[in-house]
Amino acid sequence: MTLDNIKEEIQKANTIIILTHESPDGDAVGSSLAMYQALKQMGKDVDIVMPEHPKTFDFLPCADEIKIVGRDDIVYDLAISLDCTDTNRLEGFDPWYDEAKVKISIDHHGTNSMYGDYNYVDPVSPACSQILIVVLTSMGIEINKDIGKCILAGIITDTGGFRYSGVTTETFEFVADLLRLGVNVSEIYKKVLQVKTRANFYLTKLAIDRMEFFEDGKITFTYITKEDEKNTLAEAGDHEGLVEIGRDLEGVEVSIFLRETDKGFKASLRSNEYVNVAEVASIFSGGGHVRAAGCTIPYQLEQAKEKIIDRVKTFIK
Ligand SMILES: [Mn+2]
Repeated sequence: MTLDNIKEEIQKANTIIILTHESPDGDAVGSSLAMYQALKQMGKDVDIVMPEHPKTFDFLPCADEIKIVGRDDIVYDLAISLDCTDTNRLEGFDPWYDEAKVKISIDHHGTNSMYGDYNYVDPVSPACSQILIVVLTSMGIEINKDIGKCILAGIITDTGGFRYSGVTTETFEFVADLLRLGVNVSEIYKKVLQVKTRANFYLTKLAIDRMEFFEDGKITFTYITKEDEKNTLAEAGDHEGLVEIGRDLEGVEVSIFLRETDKGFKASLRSNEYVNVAEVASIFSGGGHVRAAGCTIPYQLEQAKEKIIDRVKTFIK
């Protein structure tokens, strides 16, 4: 069984690198930090690396130990990739993954390409960090307050604060356990979800102003450019949540949000009831979940907009 293999490989390994997806969100950061602390508890020589992450999560235990590159003087015994569908999304970090002697992928995306030597993928789990409860417990790791906080940050991020349909009985049982341990759940909730940066506020204003409706209001579209992010002094993660503005409007089935990157536009897609946006994203070589997915469209704004809207239209009833 995969879980036994994972356990065995972690036990055997001495040097371990933890990797996650580009534009790391709360689940990416939370999962990585939870795994990092667990491996430290086991006495492993472990590095946690990721691209620039939102400062929002810097309050989490061990966040100051996150590195932006791995070591080049060693070949890691083991690479563990968390919350990441495929090696493309490891963007720039794939050399460390490819070189490692053994590779493990732990994820909750149904579109995971099974790129590890061992893949533990549970699409039913609302967050990758929630899967770690099972993985770490099976390894005999005690989920203490600090590890628990990181797992919770991942769950709160990916469930929109326990709002989405993906939450399970395990989600609430875990939160109950954390409360018993004395973790201030509402404080973490507030830090992760409620407090917005000033740049996020200004970007929200722009996104609302530019919002357009298509197909009788069943599709919303909006965007931000690199210039907007520069003008608002935006930092990593300040664009998070903008795609949800359209999704939460009455009558909307699909919300499309484009964000300019060096490769064109990154599309974030959200749906409410029936459109499988992971399927839409996969047409553009992206992926994700049924109700939340993303892809990159390597074109200028007008063309990218037309391409994605035309595709989404074909899914609208
Ligand atoms: Mn996730």
